[in-house]
Amino acid sequence: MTHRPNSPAQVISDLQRIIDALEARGRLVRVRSEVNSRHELIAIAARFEGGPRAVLFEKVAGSAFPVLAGLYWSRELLGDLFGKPERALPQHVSTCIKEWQHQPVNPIVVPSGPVMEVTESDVDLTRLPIPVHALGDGGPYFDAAVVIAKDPETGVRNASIQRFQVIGKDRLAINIDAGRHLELYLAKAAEKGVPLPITLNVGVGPGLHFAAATPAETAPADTDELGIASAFHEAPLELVPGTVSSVEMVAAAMWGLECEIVPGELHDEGPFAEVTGYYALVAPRPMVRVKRIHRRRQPVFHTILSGVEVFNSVGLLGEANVLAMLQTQVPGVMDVYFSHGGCGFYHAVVQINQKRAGWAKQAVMAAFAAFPPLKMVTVVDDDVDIRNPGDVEWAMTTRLNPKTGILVVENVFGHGLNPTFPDYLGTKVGFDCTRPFPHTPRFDRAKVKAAEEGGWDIHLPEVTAILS
Ligand SMILES: Cc1cc2nc3c(=O)[nH]c(=O)nc-3n(C[C@H](O)[C@H](O)[C@H](O)COP(=O)(O)O)c2cc1C
Ligand SMILES: [Mn+2]
Repeated sequence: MTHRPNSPAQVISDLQRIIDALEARGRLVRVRSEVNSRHELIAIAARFEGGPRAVLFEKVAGSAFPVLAGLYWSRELLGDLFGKPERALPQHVSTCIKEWQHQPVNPIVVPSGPVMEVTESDVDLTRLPIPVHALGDGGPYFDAAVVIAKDPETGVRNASIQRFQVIGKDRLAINIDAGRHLELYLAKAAEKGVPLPITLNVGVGPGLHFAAATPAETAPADTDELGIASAFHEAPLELVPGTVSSVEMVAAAMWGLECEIVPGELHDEGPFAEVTGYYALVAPRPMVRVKRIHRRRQPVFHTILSGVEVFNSVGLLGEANVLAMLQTQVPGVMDVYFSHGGCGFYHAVVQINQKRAGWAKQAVMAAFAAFPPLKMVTVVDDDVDIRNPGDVEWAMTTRLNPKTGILVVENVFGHGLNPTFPDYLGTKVGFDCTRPFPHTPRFDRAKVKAAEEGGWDIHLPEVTAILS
């Protein structure tokens, strides 16, 4: 492992360095006016959503701490942070994860770190600038914390991201989807009749978020997936010991919250405007007791908007892992894209250079197996731009044979937030939009000659309205 100062790998390991790097490259909008954390902060952030800059709110009413939004809403910005072109991101992510699979660099525990600069004398979550996002949300929410837990039996660490609703000065409610490793750990704690200690690490970089969002299919419960962050950082991830339990915190985090979940203790959680564009409904969900709060002297609170930011975090990870799995299982797979119209993780578009008839449908089945939240898989040939919805539709309308090319699977496990999957059960569909195999000229795409650069005298007139 190399240690180049200010290499992308080092910058992404520390949110403050990320903010400094963004600022130096004109990629940081500063909101200097005081904003209200209830609706107003998100309203302003949303105006910059998807653009090439992140937003730093310097003053949030009632709190001493600034808020950063937008770290994930542009793949161009994200690519810039990683020192890669945006289209190379899924391959980079998948390479780092493969590196971890072959040669994991486990985290190391160091005596102290920036997150331990201040330990609050009492626990009071109301001092944190936690925003209320959508108009119908049930309260302040954050979903940028990396949750670290330990298997109550084996001690193996897990990292994940969950949404948390603030329900009191020292109380949160957490949403744990079915099949998550945290659900498994909590069940094991319940069986033993003990609480499950966890730490919430707020204000970390993409290496940690990507490690935490690596799907269970790629990082099974018996692996310490925090090692994936080491692969992104090109250095062992540093943790500091917990002070109220044996669960560590990320040394370079802005905040470290030491918490516990007492099995069986529930509290109403919701509604919350989710990545799907629908509200997650209120239900009794596990309550989290916050025991101690540590932080940097001047921390920045990180928030993630429900939308393209999640498409580019969970979605990008899903994409990278489906690509890695398909490339080992299906000959000819070239690229995978999780479309934004598919909420970033319900629709995978797969590009294949088919070597034999029938492999496109194999790709559909392999993609569903690799990433259970997927509802739709569309497979296209190598002459189709998978990131261009118009091009994908062209393949669907001109190459799909609806009688033989559509694969429907009923009563299959999917994603509970998708309203067509009540109680996680629904119907999935795959579209084989590839040319019939073996290929015939009838399905060849027409091409025009590419114009050579320069040497042309071209006059470009201003367009003015004909009717005015
Ligand atoms: C911004 C963001 C919010 C998320 N919110 C939740 C959530 O509320 N509940 C949940 O179970 N998973 C949520 N996820 C997805 C999980 O973190 C992800 O699937 C992770 O791989 C689960 O970890 P595990 O495989 O160790 O269980 C979220 C992911 C991101 C990036
Ligand atoms: Mn896990």
